[in-house]
Amino acid sequence: MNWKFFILVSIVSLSACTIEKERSYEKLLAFEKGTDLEEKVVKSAHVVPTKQQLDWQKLEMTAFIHFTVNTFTDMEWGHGDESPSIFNPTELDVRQWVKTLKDGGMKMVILTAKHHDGFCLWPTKTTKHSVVSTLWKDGKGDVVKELKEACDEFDLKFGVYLSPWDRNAECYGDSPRYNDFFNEQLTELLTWYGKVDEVWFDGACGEGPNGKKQEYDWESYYNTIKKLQPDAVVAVSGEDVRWVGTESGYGRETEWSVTPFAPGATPQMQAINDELGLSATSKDLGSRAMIEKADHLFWYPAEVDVSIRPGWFYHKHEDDKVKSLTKMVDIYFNSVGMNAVLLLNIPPDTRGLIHENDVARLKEFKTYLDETFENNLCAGAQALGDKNANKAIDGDYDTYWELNELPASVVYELPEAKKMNVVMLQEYIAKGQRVERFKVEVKIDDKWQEVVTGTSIGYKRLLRFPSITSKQIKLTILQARDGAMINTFGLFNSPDILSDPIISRSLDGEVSIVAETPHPVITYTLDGSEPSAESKVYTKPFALPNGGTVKAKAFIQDFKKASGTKSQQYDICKAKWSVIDYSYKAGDFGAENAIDGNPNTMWHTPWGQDVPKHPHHISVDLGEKLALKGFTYTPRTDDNKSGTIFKYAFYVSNNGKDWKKVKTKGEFSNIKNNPVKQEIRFQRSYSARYFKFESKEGIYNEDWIAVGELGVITK
Ligand code: FUL
Repeated sequence: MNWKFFILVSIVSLSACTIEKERSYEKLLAFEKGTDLEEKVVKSAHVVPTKQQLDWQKLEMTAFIHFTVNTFTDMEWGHGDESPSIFNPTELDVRQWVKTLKDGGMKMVILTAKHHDGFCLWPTKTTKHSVVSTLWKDGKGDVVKELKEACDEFDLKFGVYLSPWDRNAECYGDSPRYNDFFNEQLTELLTWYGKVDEVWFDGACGEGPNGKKQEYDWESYYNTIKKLQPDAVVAVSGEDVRWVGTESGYGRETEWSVTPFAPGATPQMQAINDELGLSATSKDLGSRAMIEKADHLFWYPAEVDVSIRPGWFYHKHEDDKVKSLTKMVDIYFNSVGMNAVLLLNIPPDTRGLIHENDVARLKEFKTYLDETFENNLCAGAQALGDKNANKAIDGDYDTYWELNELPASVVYELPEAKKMNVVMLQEYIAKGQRVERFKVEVKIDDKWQEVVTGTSIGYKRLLRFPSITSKQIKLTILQARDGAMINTFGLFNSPDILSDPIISRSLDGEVSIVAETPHPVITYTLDGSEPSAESKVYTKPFALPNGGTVKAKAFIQDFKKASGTKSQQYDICKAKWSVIDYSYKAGDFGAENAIDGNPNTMWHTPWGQDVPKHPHHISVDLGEKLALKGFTYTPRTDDNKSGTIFKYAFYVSNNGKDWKKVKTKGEFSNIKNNPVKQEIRFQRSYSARYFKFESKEGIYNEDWIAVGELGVITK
């Protein structure tokens, strides 16, 4: 869409009309100058999605596939100089991916056709840096084609991720040339393979020291898509779907799809956002206070992208770090259940297969969701009072209970008292997102008891509460921006999840295992095998000073019900370690916090104006000579990510004075968006008693640093 033109036309047409109840504004509403807040709020209720946005929202769960040379180099961001010959999956089977994803409840698959390293998974004519130059299928393979065919076979939608930031393309930085190159790549992807349902433009861009600065011609990219795949939605640095603002899997409690946050990455839209001080990560993107400041509102719904593992690409050392069922379910309730679409990444391994652990977890996840949602307890219920309220429990998406006088309540009477712990609410968003506050009560012993309250609803809102048994449930819509339209009210009883045990190790190497669920039996192994009823029963902490793999499982009901397996890898313990030197510290945030075994305490250098600048360093005596194969850096673990390090150097020594370089230009690739523990492995091992870690640059270009924890890899 040409936004400049569109905004102009909207202003002109709007100035000619007053608010009509049935009026709707598809994707964009431009306010007339001087519109007061009350009028703005009512109008905001009439901003509606395009058909594409609505169809996309209904998908609820979609899958991301991160696969490229990084899969083979064990990296998160490739440098662009990787030899294509390293891309050689031995058993690539896209049907296995798609079947796994379909069985896991996913409705679309989005493939990293090109990540930041520039390697293309299809035989593009734009560069040789592609599958054509690999040994895989003698250079005749095409991952995009194979995947699209499998999606068609299994009836899944298909999307492409094409990274604008390209560390390989020779023309990158020569703006007009690269824009043509990029449009050509897009054209190939959007014309060679049939229907494409989502195009994903990553906002990440680590342009840097090589001086290549590219000015992206976003408008031309959008036009290419509109011309070739008009039904596709364009996400993140696109105009249809908004990045929720974190890669943690958790959306906002109050998530407005109607927002002053301007879509897309064009300079015009950026200017609107700059003026309002908004970014994708802003906490508030839709309150009345925000609407008051805005000249425009957009339908720009949120997508929650998160990986099933800590990283986006496959890393063998993360095989036992696949998110637990508890975590996955939590993510579901905090994404799909918070008015967003979940985009779950499941990265294939070096064989070209989705790893067994991920397959098993996805299966469990889907079974859990089915068990929760297959039985809506409202089936057969009756609305007492306003019979129109039955439209919210009739199972028909397109009928809704319309409420114009607020607050308004309805009591649903179930055929019999039922045990419940989940409530589902949906607004009929084809006509806008409106509800600002609601509550749900249940009748217990003739008294109404509140079980949940909430703010926005949108396409779907799911809330959990402690199990309760009741026959009468009262829904009250307390406040909305105009008449509310509730098309679904659901009640469910989700099964308990037996939480995975929690394994921890003290500074001197003692391992403890606890369970969140009361009174389970916990068994564990130290040889990498799966714990079972026959394995050693955990009774008290045990010593593991030299590290190893602890696998534990909780059981209840005489071993009939088991938790997932929790696996924790430990390296050498830090009992003998000491800090021999460091640059600066702020207050109590001493350097010793970086090696105290507790990532929640941190070393922080002084922050603010005129403080010591990079490089900052810490030198550590390991107390003994070790064969160092790598190191780990855990950023600070609180919500604030200030001080997180992006670029670093690492040295080793045997006397604590003469330092040997191991890495001088290290980079924690995607740490800004995904601030998880970083595991860096060296090309070879170094025998050393001391290490020195040095910061070079932070993610926010600040002068100071924060370190949650540092560790070494000797295994
Ligand atoms: C980020 C990228 O830098 C990551 O590598 C990953 O692709 C994620 C989905 O988006 O911005």
